Amino acid sequence: MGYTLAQKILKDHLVSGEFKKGNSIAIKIDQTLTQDATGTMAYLEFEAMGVKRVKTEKSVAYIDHNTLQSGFENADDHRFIGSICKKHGIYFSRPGNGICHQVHLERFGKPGKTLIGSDSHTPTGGGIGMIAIGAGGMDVAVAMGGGAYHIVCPEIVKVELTGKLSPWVSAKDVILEVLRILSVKGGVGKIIEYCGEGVKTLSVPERATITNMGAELGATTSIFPSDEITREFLKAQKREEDYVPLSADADAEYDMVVEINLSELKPLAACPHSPDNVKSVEEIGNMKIDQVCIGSCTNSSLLDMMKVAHILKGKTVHPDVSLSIAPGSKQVLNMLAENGALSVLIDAGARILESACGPCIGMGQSPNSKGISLRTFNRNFEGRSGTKDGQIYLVSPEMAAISAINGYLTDPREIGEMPEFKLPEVFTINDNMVVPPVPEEEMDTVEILRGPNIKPFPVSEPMEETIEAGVSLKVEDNITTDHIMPAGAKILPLRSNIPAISKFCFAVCDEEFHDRALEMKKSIIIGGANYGQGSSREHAALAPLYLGVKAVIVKSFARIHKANLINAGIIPLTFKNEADYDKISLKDELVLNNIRELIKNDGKIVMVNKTTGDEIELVAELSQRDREMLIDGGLLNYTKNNN
Ligand code: MIC
Ligand code: SF4
Repeated sequence: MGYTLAQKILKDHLVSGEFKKGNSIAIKIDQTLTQDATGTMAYLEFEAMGVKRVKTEKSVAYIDHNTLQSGFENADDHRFIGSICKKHGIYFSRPGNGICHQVHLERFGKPGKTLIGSDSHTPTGGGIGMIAIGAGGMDVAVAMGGGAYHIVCPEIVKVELTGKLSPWVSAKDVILEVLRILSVKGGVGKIIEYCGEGVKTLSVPERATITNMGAELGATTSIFPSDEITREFLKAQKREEDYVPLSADADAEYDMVVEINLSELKPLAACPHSPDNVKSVEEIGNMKIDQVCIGSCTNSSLLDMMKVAHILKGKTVHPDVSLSIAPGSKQVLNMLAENGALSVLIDAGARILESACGPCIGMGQSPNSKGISLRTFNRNFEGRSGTKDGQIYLVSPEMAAISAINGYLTDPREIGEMPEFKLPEVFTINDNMVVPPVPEEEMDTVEILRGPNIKPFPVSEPMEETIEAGVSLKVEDNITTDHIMPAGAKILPLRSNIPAISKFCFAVCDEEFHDRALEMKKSIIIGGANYGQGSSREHAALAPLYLGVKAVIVKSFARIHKANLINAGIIPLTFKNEADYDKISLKDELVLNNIRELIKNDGKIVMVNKTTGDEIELVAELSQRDREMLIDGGLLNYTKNNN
């Protein structure tokens, strides 16, 4: 039996574990990336591990999330990260150089290599044939120190693409269609592998749009083959030497097959408030809109921007609409300036933003009350835009641009004839905003610059014999990390200060959670299905840790968040019978008798609800390493104990 492409790369990087679906395996990591909002913690953790220089082939730190700097906090964090990079062997992509995933694809990603990044959209690298996985900061810190990355050996879903996209139907519509079919839970424990004739019709940036938003499926990652189109892209980035051809074996076996005929796809939009709430433009109708935002790591490539410029040329943004555009990288912005397209965008009335995450993470451009905003982004969770009742629709750049002109949601196929949009033969290359580290022999000359906002991370204790604690919060299905630890202009600057940021923990669900949890000292959270979907932010585990949360008991978990809980020493448990969720209420007193022993030896866990007298069976789906980590009180303690 042959192997799929993802299996081949994983097998090539296997460090330990039997390569069998569902088994816990460890893989060698070639590259890492961090961004500033998760990076400060990751580098504090890296420092705590005491490793002198990174052991990866390439590690890059990007500054792209917190670029408003409405106070000293973010600027201090940027300086801290910059100094850590210089000393410890990490490349530092300065603010202004662009969004991590866009820049990494352009300048550093290599087919066949493994990458983990402290950002859930790291799978963007799958567009260039990498196994690129989003992870918590601690996992990235361990990988920088040369440690392996641990995952459950995934199932592989084949998405067979046939046909060719019709004019003005785009890569965004492909991934929206996959989300419609599989849902935001459909990818958990799976890698999505794209195959078929249709693959050859998609450029690398288009492939990257698709793999990027595979994060919204909950998938471990997504991947495209590395072929002639990949070679052309790398050649245009003047790094053809990084090209290797890679594809699945003809007799590879998949766990599931999804077929999509590109020729039959129509323009789609994800409606509020979930990326899988997908409808066609016809179904939604010509809805009046208030705002359009173009950019983010999903849709900010040169190709996307050139399409937008073509649509906006000679037109004016509708008087009732605000249009903002953030090109994804310095390279993209610079090339738009060079070829005149920037002038077209400005002329039409677009508000040009810096090459950064910006409105995607609620850093400005929040829509008006109940405002309808079309965004080319990947997430439309409630409140993420910064406006609680904002109505966010996720669309393609083509649909966004024509709608901005018309003032209502418009089917881009109404634009008329579509010219051929081609990637340039050579991109404008200037890596002057990437600061290399100093040579190892000079590292002692580099001083680490810390600001007063950088507080140590909370210390977790080894697990107790028995946990007796009250329920500090009970929440429903599909809780996102944006609910657990919101971002946005007010909260994001506190990412290096866990005590301060904890005040906002779960505030969107229950404003009293913070005070209640602190008062209880020790507590347990109860949740529904797909708990913790979305971001890789480990703050969604570190804040609960700081507030005394000992266990989270839910119907099911999203992958990265579950790993972050384990890394923080918080026990992730699921109900054996989902109906038992109804047997627990806020403030009930729960007892996990002998839990340390049961976690250690994979025993049967029966929790007692002291308030009602109910006995509830729970499941701890954990690898041996996870169990040891939890006993030790998290990854940092575990790493120290095992060195
Ligand atoms: C996001 O899109 O939610 C973020 C902001 O990029 C996060 C990372 C973070 O919270 O810092 C992610 O996707 O992991
Ligand atoms: Fe940045 Fe948005 Fe991409 Fe997250 S999803 S990395 S906030 S652009």
